[in-house]
Amino acid sequence: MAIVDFSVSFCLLVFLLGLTRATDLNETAQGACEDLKNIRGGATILPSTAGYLELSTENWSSTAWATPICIFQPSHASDLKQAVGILVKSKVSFAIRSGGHSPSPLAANSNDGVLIDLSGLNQTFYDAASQVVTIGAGLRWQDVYHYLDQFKVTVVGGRVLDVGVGGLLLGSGLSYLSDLYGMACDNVVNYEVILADGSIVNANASSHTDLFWGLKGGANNFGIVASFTLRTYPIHQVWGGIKSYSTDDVPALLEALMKYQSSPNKDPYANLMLQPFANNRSIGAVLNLVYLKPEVSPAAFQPFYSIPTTSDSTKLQTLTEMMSGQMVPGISRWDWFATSFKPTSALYKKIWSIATSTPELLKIQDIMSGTLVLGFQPISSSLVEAGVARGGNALGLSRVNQTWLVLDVGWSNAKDDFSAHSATGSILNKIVSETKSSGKALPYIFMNDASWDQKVIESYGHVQVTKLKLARQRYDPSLVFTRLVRGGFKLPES
Ligand SMILES: Cc1cc2nc3c(=O)[nH]c(=O)nc-3n(C[C@H](O)[C@H](O)[C@H](O)COP(=O)(O)OP(=O)(O)OC[C@H]3O[C@@H](n4cnc5c(N)ncnc54)[C@H](O)[C@@H]3O)c2cc1C
Ligand SMILES: *[C@@H]1O[C@H](CO)[C@@H](O)[C@H](O)[C@H]1NC(C)=O
Ligand SMILES: *[C@@H]1O[C@H](CO)[C@@H](O)[C@H](O)[C@H]1NC(C)=O
Ligand SMILES: *[C@@H]1O[C@H](CO)[C@@H](O)[C@H](O)[C@H]1NC(C)=O
Ligand SMILES: *[C@@H]1O[C@H](CO)[C@@H](O)[C@H](O)[C@H]1NC(C)=O
Ligand SMILES: *[C@@H]1O[C@H](CO)[C@@H](O)[C@H](O)[C@H]1NC(C)=O
Ligand SMILES: CC(=O)N[C@H]1CO[C@H](CO)[C@@H](O)[C@@H]1O
Repeated sequence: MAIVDFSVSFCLLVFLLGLTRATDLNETAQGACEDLKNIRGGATILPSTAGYLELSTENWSSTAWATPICIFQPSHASDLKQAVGILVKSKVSFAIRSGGHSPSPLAANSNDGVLIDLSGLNQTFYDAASQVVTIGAGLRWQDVYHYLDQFKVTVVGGRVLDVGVGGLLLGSGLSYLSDLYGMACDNVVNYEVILADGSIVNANASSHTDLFWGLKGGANNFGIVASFTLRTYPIHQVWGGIKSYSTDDVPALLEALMKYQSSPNKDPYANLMLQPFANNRSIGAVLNLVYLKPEVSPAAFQPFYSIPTTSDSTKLQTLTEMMSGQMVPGISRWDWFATSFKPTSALYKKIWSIATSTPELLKIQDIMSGTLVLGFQPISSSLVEAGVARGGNALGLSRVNQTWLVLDVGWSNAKDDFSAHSATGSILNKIVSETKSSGKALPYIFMNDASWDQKVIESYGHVQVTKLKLARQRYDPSLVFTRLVRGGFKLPES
């Protein structure tokens, strides 16, 4: 993992190359913006137009703010088809944005090209007969859940309401329903995709099946998805909420987590995420838990019940209500790092000890608002099996019970971006050394929790990467979505 070998000379080189390219590109980009204005259904927003500032800084983390030459907003897939034609022909780089919740700089924004903002692709259509819903790629999960609530069904989607559907589904997507039904992408039955040649295709189990498989984890490497059709499930009333704990109880919580995960028949209706804050005792540890049936204090969470809480919002409510109660700290800049492993009590102890005693934590504390949060996400082998049962995905997951750990780092000022990134990357490396030396490491890196320099797609494994490359050769032989769309997690070129 190349998290810490971020060499200064390499950055400088990339920066200089970027400068020389930007001056040429930017005239062409302005020309392309003029052409985009002629697309009837779409809107083209220039730096001088109202709304530009709001859109170029529209995001969850200000690490993702940028200054695109223009912003194009399609209203229909046909507008996108024309836009892709113009951008590819003029070789203008572009970025694709759904909900703008990736904190990776330029994953969904651009400084020398065009930003395609999908927020106008906002249709919703529930087909009760086939129990699927078709959703536009610019929606947020809150739009989808609120729409589906009237039918008392839901989808395998994001756990936080303002996240976009596009990035989450193309990065696979971890949901409160995942132990039952697999990753969010495992529940996509159709992708409507604009390819590099400007054609619009359906990728599903009977048409363009290699593309269908590749989009389940393949991010923005194949095309722009205009809409997704997802399976729905009749889950509505649940029991859940947030329990908070003192930092002193983190060791007990990690013991409880281990018991919860290793109970002989882990109940797939029970789902949780445990987030201890490494350096904020006033927050302590946060446990999001949900039982996907209207049953108060189910047995599955038994190991946690004896640990004293500092606050507790668990109650019977709808799943959407439960998710609307998620708290996110108000910090302006974020980065995060992912790893996965087979859990043991000893490893959990070790990880907490690394996170709280390593010298890098002091570096994070020295940064304004510097905050390190660990996220322990238990993943049952049933999640992996549910994915296989639905046709499989590109992720290369091991069929074992596992934990996906995310290290979230938040801070305030742009001048600290490098320090926050490198300190957290270094903590992750120490944790990975520990999981490796204890023989419990797993190769998988969860894209939606990964930092921009983690080798996410490589982590799926050689066989998967080879298959993804074959699909790319077929659908994007000139590598438009690898090269012209620079942002996001890339399928390696060779
Ligand atoms: C508060 C918060 C909570 C989160 N909770 C979860 C969670 O519960 N589960 C989970 O799995 N992840 C979660 N995430 C991570 C989230 O899934 C990723 O950050 C994801 O990239 C966000 O999607 P987006 O559409 O909002 O992002 P964007 O920044 O708009 O897009 C992310 C990437 O996807 C590409 N992309 C987006 N839409 C398309 C499209 N239609 N076609 C082609 N490429 C596209 C973009 O080019 C970009 O590279 C969370 C993130 C945050 C900030
Ligand atoms: C074009 O690029 C130059 C040099 O990078 C920059 O100064 C200028 O602001 C850019 N123009 C626009 C419209 O972004
Ligand atoms: C969908 O987006 C369009 C264009 O931004 C907007 O006019 C419309 O109100 C939106 N529809 C819904 C249901 O949000
Ligand atoms: C799959 O794609 C084909 C070809 O476009 C289409 O006719 C069919 O309806 C699609 N299936 C689903 C489930 O969307
Ligand atoms: C995962 O744990 C469950 C019990 O919670 C067990 O039934 C299952 O066999 C385990 N999976 C594997 C692959 O060991
Ligand atoms: C801890 O979090 C609280 C609530 O977000 C915040 O007000 C406080 O400043 C944080 N403390 C530190 C030391 O970062
Ligand atoms: C639309 C949106 O979410 N915009 C937000 C972008 O970030 C700034 C700063 O955090 C917020 O003020 C905006 O609301």
